[in-house]
Amino acid sequence: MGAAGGGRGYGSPAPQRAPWNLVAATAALCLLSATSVRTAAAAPMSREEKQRLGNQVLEMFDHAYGNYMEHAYPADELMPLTCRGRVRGQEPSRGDVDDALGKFSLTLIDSLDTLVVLNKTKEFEDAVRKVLRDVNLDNDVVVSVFETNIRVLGGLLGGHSLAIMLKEKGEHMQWYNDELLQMAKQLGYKLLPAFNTTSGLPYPRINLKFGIRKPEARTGTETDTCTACAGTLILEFAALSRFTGATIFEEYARKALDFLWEKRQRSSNLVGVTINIHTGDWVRKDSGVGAGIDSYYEYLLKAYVLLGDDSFLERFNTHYNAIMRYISQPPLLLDVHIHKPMLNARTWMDALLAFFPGLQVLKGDIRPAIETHEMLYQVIKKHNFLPEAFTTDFRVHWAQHPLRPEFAESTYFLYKATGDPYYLEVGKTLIENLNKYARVPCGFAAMKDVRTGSHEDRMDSFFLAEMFKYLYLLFADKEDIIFDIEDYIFTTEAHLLPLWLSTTNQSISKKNTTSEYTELDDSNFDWTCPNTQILFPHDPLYAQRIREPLKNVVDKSCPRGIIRVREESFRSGAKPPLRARDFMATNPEHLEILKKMGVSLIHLKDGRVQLVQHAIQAASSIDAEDGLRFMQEMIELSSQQQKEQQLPPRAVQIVSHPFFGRVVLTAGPAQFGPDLSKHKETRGFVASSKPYNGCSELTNPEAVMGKIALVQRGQCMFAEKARNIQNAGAIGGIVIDDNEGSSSDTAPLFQMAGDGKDTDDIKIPMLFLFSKEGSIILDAIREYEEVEVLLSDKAKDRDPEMDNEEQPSSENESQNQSAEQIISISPTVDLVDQETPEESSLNSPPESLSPADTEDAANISPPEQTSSPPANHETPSLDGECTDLDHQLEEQSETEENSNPDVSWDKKAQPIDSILADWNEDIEAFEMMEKDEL
Ligand code: DMJ
Repeated sequence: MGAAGGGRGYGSPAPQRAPWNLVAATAALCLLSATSVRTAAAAPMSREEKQRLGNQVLEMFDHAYGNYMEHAYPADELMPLTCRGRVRGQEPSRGDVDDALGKFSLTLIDSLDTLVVLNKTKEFEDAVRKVLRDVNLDNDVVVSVFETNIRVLGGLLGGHSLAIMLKEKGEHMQWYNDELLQMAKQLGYKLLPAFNTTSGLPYPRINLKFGIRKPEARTGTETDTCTACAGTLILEFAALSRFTGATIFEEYARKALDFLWEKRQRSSNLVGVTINIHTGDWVRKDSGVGAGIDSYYEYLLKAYVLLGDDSFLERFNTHYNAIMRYISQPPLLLDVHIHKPMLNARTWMDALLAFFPGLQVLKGDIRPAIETHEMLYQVIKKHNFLPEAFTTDFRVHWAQHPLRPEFAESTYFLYKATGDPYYLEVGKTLIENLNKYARVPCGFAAMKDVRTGSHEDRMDSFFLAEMFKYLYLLFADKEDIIFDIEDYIFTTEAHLLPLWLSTTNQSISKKNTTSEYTELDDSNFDWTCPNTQILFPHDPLYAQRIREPLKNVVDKSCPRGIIRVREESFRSGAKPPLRARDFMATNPEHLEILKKMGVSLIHLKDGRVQLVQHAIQAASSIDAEDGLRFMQEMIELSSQQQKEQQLPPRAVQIVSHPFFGRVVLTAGPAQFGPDLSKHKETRGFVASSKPYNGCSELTNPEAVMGKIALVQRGQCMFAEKARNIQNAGAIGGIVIDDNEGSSSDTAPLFQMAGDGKDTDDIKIPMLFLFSKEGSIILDAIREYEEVEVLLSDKAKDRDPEMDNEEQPSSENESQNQSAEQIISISPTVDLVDQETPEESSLNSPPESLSPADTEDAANISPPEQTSSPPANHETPSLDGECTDLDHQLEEQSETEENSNPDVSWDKKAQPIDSILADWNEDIEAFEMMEKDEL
């Protein structure tokens, strides 16, 4: 485990307790000095190549922004597959994700300052005029306070900051008279009613027109919010106060932060993921640096930089030390429980944590930043993008990727700090992958599944607000940007706020600085910036040496269960506790251990076995702890295995002009016909069958002969449709859902089941598309007549030739996947099927993933099924790289323990009633873990 961040000491004296106005400037200078350092670790990139890549970023931005303006504006976002705007209420609801959409031309506002960074001043001027002319902030729509703050308020303030900068330069925006700021102020006042709680924590949602309380508001009944939601306001709200002189905004944001700080778990100094806005109780007590918490930490450090208030730095450093002690397990960052921080809460990480290395650069802690970034890069190299969540052994947990910018952000900051051209190469890879896999004729489409390469009809506004800024800045030289970027700080949405705000209207910070922080010891103030001048000139290979051991961390990783197990058992030579993956319900020794742990087996009427733990029945507090961990493992195992047993989705890729393979649709597989993951993909032109439902002999065999036949779902079994089109000579089939408006964005995919008879006679591949995806093909036929598609398990290369050659990386990947299957863990879990005769459930969307059906119990399969030999967790992978995992864990834990002598983990001293007191909390936390939404 990493040591605490304090006193890492990368160089000369820190700007300790400097007056806050100086601190802001110093932070900027630190980054500035970093740019002058160049190491020789990787071959330098020529200026021409950097310029070429910068220009490529500009072209990509034009493609994304141009298509938004042409096809979507004034809607909030572009739907790049169907080339239209996403208007809330007109599309099927996607749940919380839609709370960012307030019918206020979100993407335009979020893009404002990107236009200036990319030197598109003319377009910026046009865009500002459009915002002033068209945007209405008074819509009867319920929006997320957090998203509206970071994207819209931040976007308006970023736009204002650069508008006044341009005006002062004397060439552009001469007509500008703080209109964006006035809009920002109007929006600020609209958000204030959300803070009307006794705690001062804001409600998570507000109605832009009716606020919170009015009956028409349709919100205001929520009790919980996420920590990041309540703790990511200070930059925008303070900037609004300081720009306008209206102190109320900064006051409210400070109050919310003060409350969160008060509520931190006092022994671990960590915060949970969600909190009750009325009582201040932690609702979810798991803690990490990703989803739900991320930007709370970011804003503490950046509030110190922008506002110069020492109390924010002190809080940040306190949390940071806790993160490095408990959550950081280099190169991993793993969630833990706030009150039991040595206990991992998950075995997977989410993509949002990719911002953290960037924050560590700002903090000055370069080594772990390099390590985590390198690990993330290895995951990206395997899957082309960072999946929304991935396990500690780097398998995909949630396969989506909505074009998030966090990794690009960290890449930029690491390049600034190290000057290592390696990070330019990383940026180049990101650009290539975006163009190769996400670019579609109408913009860039989010990845629905990084494994198949299929798309989702969304292009989030943060893609324009953040991704293009960080990528452009990565390759830009100082003279490529029309202002000095070092004079600004990036908000979490990459909006730019000027550092000079630190000296403007500072009355609020003076008024509210509590005496608690006025006499702090100097030791509370760590470095805020890496002293790269000292660090790198002496050791130009510094970053490379840190990265080197991690080069194969993904490819050569072995399956890992719970990373942290009770280490002292190993050290004392005691038998390691029973692991869920080893458990056999027929093994009497295991049953005895279960009993000791207070876990009982209940045989359900339907033949399943349910595990229930009562800590009070455990033989000792240690056994109760083991039981707790065992239950957690069992729940995670069930969830993981459910996923592994499901057939992965398939892809329908449109390969003919003008798509050239760029549009990839998520498709459901069939339980009959050839398995596309084993057989070569099928490619052919599409033709509709007659009758369209394909339920009888086709009347147009000449039209479908040698083609891929389209049939509509319904009226007969899938297998019958397959036989009818096969008899007509079709080489494949696509069943399109008859339920109008259905989409894989909103409905879980399923696999088409057979008809209960032998289906070996079906020799053609069949895939299923929901109506929305199907209509993309039908529209294409209407427009281009000849439409050729590829049916496969994974999208193929997207060059105009669309040659059929498999990429070497795909081969490696399928080898890796088969390796994963061979070593997958064996206790069979219960899959409660609720299938209609013709379908069975495939992947559920993340929000519906739940670890177990019951609240405090894990269901497993009947004992006879679990008696199959359990997977040996020492089983070598196919390339022979995996060795004794427990031995490694033992070594690791000893190192951790030695480096943290003050970590108390002596559970023997903990009385059973104190364990019981925590018990319900643990169970709740486990239940919530996988319900997490990003
Ligand atoms: C952005 O809206 C912000 O960066 C936010 O803090 C969380 N992540 C999204 C993009 O992934």
